[in-house]
Amino acid sequence: MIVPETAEKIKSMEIRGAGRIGRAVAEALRDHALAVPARDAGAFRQEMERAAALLLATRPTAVSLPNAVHIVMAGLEGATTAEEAQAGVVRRADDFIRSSQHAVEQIAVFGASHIRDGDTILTHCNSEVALACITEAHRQGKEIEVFATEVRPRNQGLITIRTLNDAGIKTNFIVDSAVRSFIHDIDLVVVGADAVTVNGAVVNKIGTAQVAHSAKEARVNVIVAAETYKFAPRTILGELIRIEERAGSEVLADEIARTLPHVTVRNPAFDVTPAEYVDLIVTEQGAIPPQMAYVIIRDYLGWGINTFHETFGPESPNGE
Ligand code: RI2
Repeated sequence: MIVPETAEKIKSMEIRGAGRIGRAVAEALRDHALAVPARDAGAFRQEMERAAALLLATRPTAVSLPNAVHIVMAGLEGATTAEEAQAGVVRRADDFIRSSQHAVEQIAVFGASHIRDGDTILTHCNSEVALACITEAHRQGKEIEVFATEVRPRNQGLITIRTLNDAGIKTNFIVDSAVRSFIHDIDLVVVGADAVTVNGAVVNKIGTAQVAHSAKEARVNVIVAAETYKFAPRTILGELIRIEERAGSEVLADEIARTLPHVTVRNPAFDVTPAEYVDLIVTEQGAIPPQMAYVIIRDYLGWGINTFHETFGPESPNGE
């Protein structure tokens, strides 16, 4: 049951945030591997592939999801018995979960080194890893202040301000459309990412592109905190990241929408910030300018230009 339950929680956003989604998927695949009656390696693989497909179909944008699935499912490679396949999946899943948690801690330290004593930081949405950078800077004794956006329509900003408040960090809570009004009070923007493309574009919560645009205009630096498993290998082939569009009812209640037959509510969950609006991407391997995204995909995710054609041939994005 764990796989359908996890899939449902990811769809409904009870489990959300790109990193947490990646870890939840690895955990679900691991628990599924342990629960599947292990007959022969072929049947075991089929069962695992069915589970992986269910998880992959939940949300289309965060690349941590297909990357985590890919990393865990590689545990099946070379297994000749179901027991070997099971052990491979469990090992890869545990490794992924551990290294993901370690990556967040490492990025916190790297990211905090870019935050100066006295800085006022703007963050958008609720990113575990962006917040880790901010709270680490505070822990190091830097005096900082934060502006956090509300994040319509799902109000993830509330989670952010609770974390900041609990850490004792002076925080201002603003509506999304107030960013440009406050941008001259800001020294640094720190946000997370759902996906980073090979050309360094950052896909993150809707509104991030507007934040970055305002920052660029005001000459405020933008830092993106992103683990290497948020880089999107398939963009090497020029494929685009699919932007999830969620139900209009998240924006406008159905009973109101029903009275407005000429109105369509649009609710894209993410937008794309071009590389030129991003100053630095902080990964657990170090900080890079966005233009170096290919190096992460090649050297740390192990995907070269040829790997795709050898493994899959040209397919659509995110394994769909
Ligand atoms: P971490 C979230 O997406 C936000 O866009 C956030 O910036 C990004 O994932 C990265 O989050 P959603 O799941 O992995 O709220 O840094 O739609 O926590």
